[in-house]
This record gives sequence, C-alpha cells and structure tokens, in this order.
Amino acid sequence: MPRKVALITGVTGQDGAYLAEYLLRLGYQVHGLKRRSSLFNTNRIDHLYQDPHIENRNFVLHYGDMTDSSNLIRIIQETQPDEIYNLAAMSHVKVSFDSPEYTANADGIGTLRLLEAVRLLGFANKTRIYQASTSELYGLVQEVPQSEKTPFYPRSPYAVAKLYAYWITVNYREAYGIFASNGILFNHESPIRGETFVTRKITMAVARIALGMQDVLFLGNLSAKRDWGHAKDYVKAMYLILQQDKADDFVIATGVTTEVRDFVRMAFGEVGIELTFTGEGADEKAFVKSCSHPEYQLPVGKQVLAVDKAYFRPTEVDLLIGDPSKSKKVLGWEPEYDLKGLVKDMMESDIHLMKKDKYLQDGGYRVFNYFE
Ligand code: NAP
Ligand code: F7E
Repeated sequence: MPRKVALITGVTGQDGAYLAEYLLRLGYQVHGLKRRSSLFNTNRIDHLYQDPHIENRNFVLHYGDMTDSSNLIRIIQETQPDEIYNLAAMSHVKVSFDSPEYTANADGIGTLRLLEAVRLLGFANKTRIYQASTSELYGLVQEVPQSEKTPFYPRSPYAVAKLYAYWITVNYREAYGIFASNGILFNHESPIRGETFVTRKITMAVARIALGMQDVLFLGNLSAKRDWGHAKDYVKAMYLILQQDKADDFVIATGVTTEVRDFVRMAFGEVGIELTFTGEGADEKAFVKSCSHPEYQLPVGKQVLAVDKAYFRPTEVDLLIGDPSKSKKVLGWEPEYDLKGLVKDMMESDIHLMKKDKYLQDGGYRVFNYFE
C-alpha cells in the first residue's frame, strides 16, 4: 500500500504538532507548511524533524504562508496530498481586535486560497480537506449547549474570519464536490498550548508562583465559561472527520463547561494551594488560604491573583458548551482526558519547565524542549 500523504498548514502550532505526531504514527508521509521566521519557531516539532538528506523522509517542512496563493498552489502541486488539514490561523481572539484585516486575510481568505488551489490543480476528487472551524462561531450563544444546528453569532474579527472560512468550505463541498469538512472544535489545551491563551497563562503562572518565581497572576474576565478538552484527543477527531464516507461538519467538545476562575482554583489545587476569592469584576482578587504540599509553601493571606482590565475584550463570548453527540455517534470519537486530567498534565509539565527555568536563572545551563 502506498503511504498516505497529508499536508498540515500551521504545523508549528499546538494542534499541528500533535496531529503531525499522530499521522506519522499511523504511517503517513506528513508535509508541514511553516512560515519563515527570523528565529527558529519549531520547538513543538523538533522531535519529529528529519534531515533533508534522508531518503524517503516521512516528515517534510515547506516554507509557506496562507496569504500567498502561488506558494500554496506550488506546495500542493509538489506534494499531491490525499488529505489537507488547514490549521494555520492567527488564532488569538483578543489579538484579532488589534489586527482584524490580517486575521481576515489569513484565516478567512487563506482558506479560500487553499480550496481554490485544490480545485484549480484538478485535485477535487483526490484531496480531502479538513477546515479548523471553531466554537467561537457561536459567540453570543443562541442555544445551550451548542450543536451543529445552532445558529452562529460571531463576536470578534477572528470569529467573523472563521465564519467565512466555515461557509466557503461548505460551498466548495456543494459546488465542486470536494471532500471538505469542518471540525467545529471547542477550546482544547495542552502542555504545548500557546503561552498567552488563558489556560497556559494560568498553569505557567501557578508553577512560577509556587516556586517563588512570580508574585501575582493578572487575568481579565474570570467569569467566562469554556468547554475545555485536551488537544491530543482533538487531533484524533480531525483525522476521523477525513476518514468518513461523506464530507460533513462536526462539533468536537467535552460537554462540560467551567469558569476561568475555577480553572485557576484547579491549577493552584494541583500544587496543594487552596485559594479564597474576594471582590467582584475588576476588583476581584484571590489569596492563599492554605498550602498542603510540603514543597510549595506560600504565606497564608498572600495575594496571588488580580484582574487587569487590559485583558477584557471589546465583545466577549461568555459561555461555551458543546454537544458532541453527533461526533460520538458518527465518528465514534471519545476523549481520554477530562478537565482534571488536562489541568494535571499541564501543571506537571509547567512545574517541570519552570524548575529548569529556575535552574537556568540560578546560573545552570541545559538544553530542553517541551516534549522531554
Ligand atoms: P496555534 O497554536 O496558534 O497555531 C497556529 C498555526 O498557524 C501556527 O503554526 C502559526 O505559525 C500558523 N500561522 C499563523 N498565521 C499563518 C499564516 N499567515 N500562514 C501560515 N501559517 C500561519 O493554534 P492551534 O491552537 O494549534 O489551533 C489550530 C487551528 O485550530 C487554528 O486555525 C485555530 O484557529 C483553530 N482552533 C483552535 C482551537 C483551540 O482551542 N486550540 C479551537 C478551535 C479552532 P507560527 O508558529 O509561525 O505562528
Ligand atoms: O480565552 C478569558 C477570555 O484566549 C478564554 C482560541 O484557541 O479557543 C481560543 O479562544 C477566555 C476568554 O481562548 C484572560 O476573555 C480571562 O473568555 O484562552 P482564550 P478563546 O478566546 O476562547 C477558541 C475555540 C479558538 O478558536 C481560538 O483560536 O478566558 N480570559 N483572562 C483571558 N484570556 C486570555 N487569553 N488571557 C487572559 O489574561
């Protein structure tokens, strides 16, 4: 059997790294689209890297950008993929308010460029396409929980760009018969989550605070509720979506929602620190109530959390909770991690990383990466 060939855009991101690892394990040849950067930004995939001189490599990186059609056409022509996973995006909701035009270009029109490339190259019957759609499409939610049938109401330039990407994917499926599917993924996190998303910001800060390397964690809206899963589980769903007989759209979620405030409580709980919260809105604070872990002792009453309005968004998505019944029934998808398992995995990894950081700060030197 010839190896299946996959092209992953956004291969240097959280999902790209886990998906590349997963597809390689399944025996795929994986091509990854990577933006040029002035410094290496391949930490998450360095363990997969293969020297270009190796014959028949199964992991190959290509320079490319979602804003550059000719380059997408060339890469697709060269690699002739059986499956394309379009994960590349300016994916930070708050940043999309600062760079709305770029976000529309990369996340919205970028998806069109990819679909057009497949169509123009005559690969409509060969190449299957996965589009990384998002629970942010539900925004100001019209129904609880949110399913494939819930109307969209995007609340940020990111979500509006992704709305275009969602519908252009559906349109290319209907107009040209391309096997193009949307995975409407709810928030998924991991030890390699970008450091400015709220979960990772929290687990990194809690690790630093427990080790005496940071004083206070500043956050924005503590009352927002998210349906958080583990990225390792979610990339398996992406693969399953492209293995179906028919292209379709699927919600991938855990069906459990949690406040940011409770994620903070759980993360501190992993290092034996119990918190007490006071105040409301921008005046909310959290203090150490007790410490039960012998290694992580902080003074009772010490403030560890404050709100900074700079992290508030012009329009917020208050509540997300997905209904994954269709993906469970049709794809047979079942997540392995629950929220407790996710927080534990992230905290263990960040404690490990921060201990090394502390070692470096104290004058030590060691090379390390996220996958150790
Ligand atoms: P991420 O960690 O931010 O990774 C995004 C990837 O896209 C990175 O490899 C980034 O490259 C690349 N990229 C950004 N702009 C690009 C451009 N113009 N051209 C080429 N590559 C570009 O995001 P993620 O969490 O892995 O998410 C993967 C996808 O799923 C994204 O499309 C995101 O919007 C979507 N999504 C994520 C979630 C979630 O909870 N994680 C939920 C639903 C949907 P650099 O490394 O060079 O920055
Ligand atoms: O925010 C609140 C913030 O940035 C979650 C992306 O992967 O998932 C992600 O988008 C919530 C929001 O993720 C801080 O206001 C409070 O209500 O971690 P986040 P997101 O906006 O939900 C979706 C599904 C995607 O598709 C996106 O690509 O947490 N929050 N304080 C904060 N958020 C951040 N980032 N930083 C804070 O200090």
